[in-house]
Amino acid sequence: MKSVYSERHKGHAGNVELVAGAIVPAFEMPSRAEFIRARIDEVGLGPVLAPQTHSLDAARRVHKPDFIDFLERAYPMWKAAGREGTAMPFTWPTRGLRGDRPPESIEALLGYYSFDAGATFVEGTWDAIKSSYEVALTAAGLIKGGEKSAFALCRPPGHHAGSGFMGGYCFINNAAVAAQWFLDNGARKVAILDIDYHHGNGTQEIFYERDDVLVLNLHGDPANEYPFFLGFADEKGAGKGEGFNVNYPMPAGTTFEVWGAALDDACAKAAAYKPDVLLVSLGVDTFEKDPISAFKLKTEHYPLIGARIARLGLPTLFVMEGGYAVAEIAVNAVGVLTGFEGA
Ligand code: FKS
Ligand code: ZN
Repeated sequence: MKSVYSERHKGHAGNVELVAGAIVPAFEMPSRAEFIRARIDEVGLGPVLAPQTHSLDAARRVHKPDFIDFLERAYPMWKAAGREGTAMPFTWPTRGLRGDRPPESIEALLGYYSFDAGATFVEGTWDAIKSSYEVALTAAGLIKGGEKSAFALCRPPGHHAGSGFMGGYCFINNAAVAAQWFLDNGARKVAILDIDYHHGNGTQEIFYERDDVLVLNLHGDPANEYPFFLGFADEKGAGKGEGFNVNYPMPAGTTFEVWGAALDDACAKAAAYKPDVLLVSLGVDTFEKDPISAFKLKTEHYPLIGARIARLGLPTLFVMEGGYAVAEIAVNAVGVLTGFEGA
């Protein structure tokens, strides 16, 4: 399997986040992608290509143009306001406040274009966002060019980013961009299987009223888990999209036995949909030792996941999302890919 990776993610570094009232280094850090990059060579998965340059047109197909413009302008504005370090949102236009038009100051814009404090900017963040986007599109191009599968080693991740907002380490929704790109380039139907521990609320929002993208999501029950405000089982899509969104919320402590049954059900639905392409939002924060998650999957399970997905026999694009037990995420993420290849 070919992978696509860019070093430009490394500029998105040194960010901080809020955990239980304390400011700590962000769990989403450069070494995550670097460990995975190294593991690809260790197991001989295949060549690692650099991304091609892409305009932002494909991003504007799933995101509001003013949101994309904001992502590019945010850190320059932060600096122009005399600030340094991590630019983090802290005021949101929730119910009862004016959220109907973009504000002016950078502090207000950060809140207007986000749903939490988890997507933060430093100097190199925009270049990393752009490179992650280009990694996804370049890998999508490999599939379009006839490859049976490809791995987009995206960083930062994307599945929490919606049409007009960032959050949860995510800025541009790489998987959603790639799905739309396939549809704009000859595909009739695309399925997205999101196996990250956290619900892909951005992907769900973007495609919620559409029947040309089936969105399947396995995740920690939002009743007790981030992102809390989306990802429940009764969210099934709306309008002509009704029936084309499927959520599998599972409780803390879920083991592979239970999780795998949900995966089988999701795979059966993907097969019945007969998509032209399958996208996998690949998070490995389902791992038992993940520092911010609560599922109980073990390293030996990840190749089984890849093999199960391979049985669908679909052109498959893997897009990297989360996973934080830093050393092990590489073994587990690449384990899914080798499992896919070996099946
Ligand atoms: C406060 C706790 C909030 C946010 C967890 C974000 C998870 C991100 C992810 C992604 F794939 F996007 F990276 N925790 N600091 O793993 O879903
Ligand atoms: Zn996650």
